[in-house]
Amino acid sequence: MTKKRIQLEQITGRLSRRAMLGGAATAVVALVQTASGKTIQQGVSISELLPDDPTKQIGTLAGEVGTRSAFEKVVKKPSDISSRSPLQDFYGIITPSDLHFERHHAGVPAIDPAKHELLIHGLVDKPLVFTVEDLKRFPSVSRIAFLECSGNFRSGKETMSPQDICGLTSQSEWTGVKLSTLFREAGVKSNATWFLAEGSDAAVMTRSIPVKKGWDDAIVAYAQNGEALRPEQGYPVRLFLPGWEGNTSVKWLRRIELSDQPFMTREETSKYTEPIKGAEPVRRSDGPGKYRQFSFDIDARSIITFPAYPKTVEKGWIEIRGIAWSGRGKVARVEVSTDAGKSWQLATLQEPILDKAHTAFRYVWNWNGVETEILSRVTDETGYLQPTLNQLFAARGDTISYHFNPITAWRIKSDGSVLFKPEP
Ligand SMILES: Nc1nc2c(c(=O)[nH]1)N[C@H]1C(S)=C(S)[C@@H](COP(=O)(O)O)O[C@H]1N2
Ligand SMILES: [Mo]
Repeated sequence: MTKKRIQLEQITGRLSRRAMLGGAATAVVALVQTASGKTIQQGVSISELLPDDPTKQIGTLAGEVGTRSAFEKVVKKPSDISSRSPLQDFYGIITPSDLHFERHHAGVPAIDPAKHELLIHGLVDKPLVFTVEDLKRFPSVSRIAFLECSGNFRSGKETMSPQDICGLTSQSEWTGVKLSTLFREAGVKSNATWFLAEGSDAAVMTRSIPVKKGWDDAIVAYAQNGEALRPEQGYPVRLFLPGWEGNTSVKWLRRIELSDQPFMTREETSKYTEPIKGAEPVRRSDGPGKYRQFSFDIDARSIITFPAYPKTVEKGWIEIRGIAWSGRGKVARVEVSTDAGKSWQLATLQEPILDKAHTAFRYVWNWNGVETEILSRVTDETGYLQPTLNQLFAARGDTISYHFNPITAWRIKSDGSVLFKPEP
């Protein structure tokens, strides 16, 4: 085996698998040192290790699972409690499952699917316990929809990417059984107006959900993008509530209790409520003010993902790209401004335009090289128009809280650099 041949296997096979764990640059050093038992070269770029002509040697053989190219360093950014999807690196509208954002209140539990059960009880004719296999025997549904955390807005500095600003949204094709199917099976009583969804993680996440949502489009999901749910997304079963704040899509779902009133859990009283202006003080630390509770719908939002920090552009034709979505239905229209909001033009929506789903938009622009600001704003099919940051502050007081979906502006500097504009 030639040196080049060894190197090729390192690049296309084991290396790229390592790259997913540790990042491409470090992986090169680590593997080159160990794979053949001796050090070939350290700190070498992947490109230098590749054969000059890929048609002159047989490539790596087929494997058990595919890998991402070692050239594609595309990663979530983890903090202790969440990790954010790299929106600026995506194409189309489906989030690769390993790049779906994560938000865990007490980590990812390790659950044996053979032992996992879902109990439905309370105001029902007959309480039932389902195993995962039981759930899979019911007629299944699949739908493409986004999942967004209602705490999905960060601001503060110019050097923030779409991932930093609003990476707590992702989109998958979710597959499972309709909750309405299970409701019918258990015989939900007519006086049941709410249900509790409970997770089997150490947070024992619980939320009260109006029963109407359960009859309407709630899914007890066991699959995501063609495979079983990822542990991070709630393996083996999660609740999925299309268009509703991510917190209500309870992961590792183990219990549903029907009731005639909400349960007033921690996550719907002390958390996941928004201050209302006019009932000052609005900061929780200042004592009691007025808060909006059970704000389930995700308000329509859009963001330009290119050009956006940290990318740079050159004078001339630029295809402005982004995504828009609404928890209340389809995206009706996206407008783009290339003159700091003075005038707005219609962007082209990319099919498919799905209900409660990230929808891609594009707008072709000829940049004259003069410093400017670019923005996008969405209108959904209910007529709701994405607000400005100032409008949100006016309605909620000047603290950033849940359900913050402001129009996002990017400054294009004359040198082609692109910076987030944090101030209104
Ligand atoms: N059991 C349980 N369910 C949960 C959570 C949790 O911590 N535990 N986090 C919630 C929150 S706040 C959000 S935004 C979504 C995140 O889903 P994801 O991690 O699949 O992106 O799950 C929700 N469901
Ligand atoms: Mo969340």
